Amino acid sequence: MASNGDNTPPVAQEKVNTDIVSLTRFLTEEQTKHPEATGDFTLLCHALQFSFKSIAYYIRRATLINLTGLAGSSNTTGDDQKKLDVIGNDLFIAAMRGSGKCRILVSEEEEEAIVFDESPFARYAVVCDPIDGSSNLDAGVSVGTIFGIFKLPDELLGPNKKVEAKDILRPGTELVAAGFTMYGASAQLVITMRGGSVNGFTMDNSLGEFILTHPNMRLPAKRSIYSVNEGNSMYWDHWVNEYFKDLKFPATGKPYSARYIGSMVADAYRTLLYGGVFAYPADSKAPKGKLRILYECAPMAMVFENAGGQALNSKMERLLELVPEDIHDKSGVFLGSNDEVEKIKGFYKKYAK
Ligand code: AHM
Ligand code: MG
Repeated sequence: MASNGDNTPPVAQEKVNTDIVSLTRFLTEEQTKHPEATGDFTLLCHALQFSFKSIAYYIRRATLINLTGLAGSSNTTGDDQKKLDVIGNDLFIAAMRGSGKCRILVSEEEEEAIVFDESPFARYAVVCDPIDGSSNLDAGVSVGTIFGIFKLPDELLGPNKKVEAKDILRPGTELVAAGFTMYGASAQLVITMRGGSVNGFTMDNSLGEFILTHPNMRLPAKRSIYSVNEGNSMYWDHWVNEYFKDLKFPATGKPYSARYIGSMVADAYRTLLYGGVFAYPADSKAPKGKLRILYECAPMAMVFENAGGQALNSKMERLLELVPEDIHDKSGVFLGSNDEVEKIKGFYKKYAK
């Protein structure tokens, strides 16, 4: 504690970091590493950032301003839409339209892709789930936004060019950036660029900025934690049941801990920090799985791979290589620590028919 030199009591002094890396600064520094950059990508990210901040703001206030509950409609995949699903979606669309840098947008909440013909020279395509895990909203459990960004080929630029949904049916290996936010005790943002590191930011509400708090996130190679909706085990394939049974009744050593929030963003964020596995396998009830390839699986897979983990579907294929058949196509998912996913592959090899 610092003494004041006179007789007044000593006052604890907070060590002030005067060299804060905000997301805005981070993006600018990234841009300067690419002399060929036009600044369009940075502007698009600023618009994304604004949508995250505004969604976080409304989620925090939801109970106070009567935004909990259903909107009275259902989305493309038949899920009931919450009022906040609709608001999150509208905020996201407005931010992308306003950026002038997004040519086409796919949202979980919209049956068709939204094409922004008012921005014919915009180079980017954005895919998103504006509020993932929304069944948890009314209980105040963490939800988040998942996003991915593709760059459109030059031949699609210009006022006479037609851009449509099929132009975005591309594998995750072609994403230029992806990430997710989690609106929890504080709002967290995780972002990665193709072939780059994974960086985590925390929203400082007083500054109104995302601050770099988790630079170069690396997934621990293993950890005895599994995250899956075990209520579906009746529908799982034999090999999936054998794998999870082994985690609970291992031949040697201690059983794993189970952690399942039911929001992919929150389960994935914990897995990224602590290690282990998050799974939503395909099963007999949902043979294609539940989670959507374009705006849930591929962005998460890019984050996990760039953090040193693995991301596979229920046939043990790399999620990033899947080409969706339509914009809302689904897949089984296994995301996790490198060694844990290797173990899963072993069970698949031994038991899958
Ligand atoms: P949503 O996009 O409609 O919110 O659904 C996706 C969510 C994921 O966040 C989560 O991992 C999963 O659905 C939970 O499903 P379940 O309730 O079947 O366990
Ligand atoms: Mg979702």
